[in-house]
Order: sequence, then C-alpha cells, then structure tokens
Amino acid sequence: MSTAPIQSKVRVIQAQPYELAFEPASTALLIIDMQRDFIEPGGFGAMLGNDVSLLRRAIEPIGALLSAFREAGLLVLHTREGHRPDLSDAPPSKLARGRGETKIGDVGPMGRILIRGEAGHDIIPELYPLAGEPVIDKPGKGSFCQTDLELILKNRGIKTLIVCGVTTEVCVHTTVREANDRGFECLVPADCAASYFPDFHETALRMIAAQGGIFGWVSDSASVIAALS
Ligand code: TIU
Repeated sequence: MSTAPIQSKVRVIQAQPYELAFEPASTALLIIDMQRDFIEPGGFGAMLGNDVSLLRRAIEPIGALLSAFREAGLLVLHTREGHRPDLSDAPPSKLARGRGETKIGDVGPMGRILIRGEAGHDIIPELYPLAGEPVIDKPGKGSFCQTDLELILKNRGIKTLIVCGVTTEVCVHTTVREANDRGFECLVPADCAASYFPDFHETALRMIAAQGGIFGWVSDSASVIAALS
C-alpha cells in the first residue's frame, strides 16, 4: 500500500481566474468536433460562409495535448456533430436555419454535409482517435445533449475536463456550460480552441473565466502539459 499522502496526487494548472487543482486520474481531455466538416473547405463550416482556415491554428496545440494525455495514460474523448442519414435526429429548426442554398444533408465535395459516415463528418487525420478512445456522436452543439457522455465520464470517475476544439463560442462553450452545470470542472486552453470569428473566441474565453470563473478556467496548452509532466 502506498504511503504517499493523498495531497501528492493533486497537481495545479496555472490558469485564469486562478490556478486549477486537479488529479490526473480523474481528468479527461475532451476534444470537440475537430471534423473535416468544420476545418476543411467544402464542409458545413464553409457552407455557412466561413473562412475555415481560421480554425487550423488549434490543430498543433491540441495535438501536443493529445500526445501528453496519451503518454500519461489518461482518458481522451472526441466528439462529432452530425446526423443520421435520414435526418430523423435533426430538428427541423436546425435544418431550416440560415436559409442557405446548401443545407445539412446535401451532397458536397466531402459527401453529405454533417451526416454520420460521410468523409466530411470524420475527424481530421492529424487528431484521429485511437482505438479505445470514446467518440461521442452528438446531434447538437452541446456534447451532453442526447448522448452518453455524462454516463461515460461518471463511470470513469472523471471530475475535471480539459476542453478543446471548435468552435469556441458554439460547441466548446455550450459543452463547457453543460458540463459546469453537471458538476464537472472545465478548463479551456486558449490555443486549443478556435473560432471563425477571432473576436468571438477572445470574448467567449473571457466569459468562461469572468466572475470568479463562472463556467470554468482558461489557460494554455503549455501550462496543462507542464502540470501533467
Ligand atoms: N458554426 C459554428 O461556429 N459551429 C458549429 O456549428 N458547430 C460547432 O461549433 N462544432
């Protein structure tokens, strides 16, 4: 039996609004929607009129964090936004939103847009999940809505989430809010999230850490990696 004091398991990440204390064994990396549909030309993000190249800046920092979590043997989860081929899980309001010429389910250069099983729906090769890493398919922006994410996290004893991915103010923010209300402590490394609107990215991060950390903590990949090593 170990004689190490329980305190020795606790680590600290330098963050805003103050340092986050965590235990590696109860901490998971949650990578949100790093899918070709959002990051590569011809997908959902482009269909909405966005410059998808703006999201690429998060790939390398997320990759570094992913390597650190894998090396430490910690839980890594990935999410994907998308729908069944018959669109039966897509709210009509979501399908109609934007009044664009191209819609969810239409055929694009990476297959049907935002549809499970299509090339565009898949995670980008740079951050591809390893066998055994849970992949959560979600129909909405939040990762807890109509998914088994909370069950998986609770069964693994997870208390702290390092949340990365795209976009900062949409799926990352919605997920952080959902997780916070479920009692998880969330930290977003600023360089591991990205938005089609850089000012929204900055403001979304400020919203998380404001008011004493109303939804969680904001830090960066180097600080998380330093705390793990
Ligand atoms: N449009 C946009 O900024 N985001 C999304 O539609 N989904 C995610 O953020 N994943």
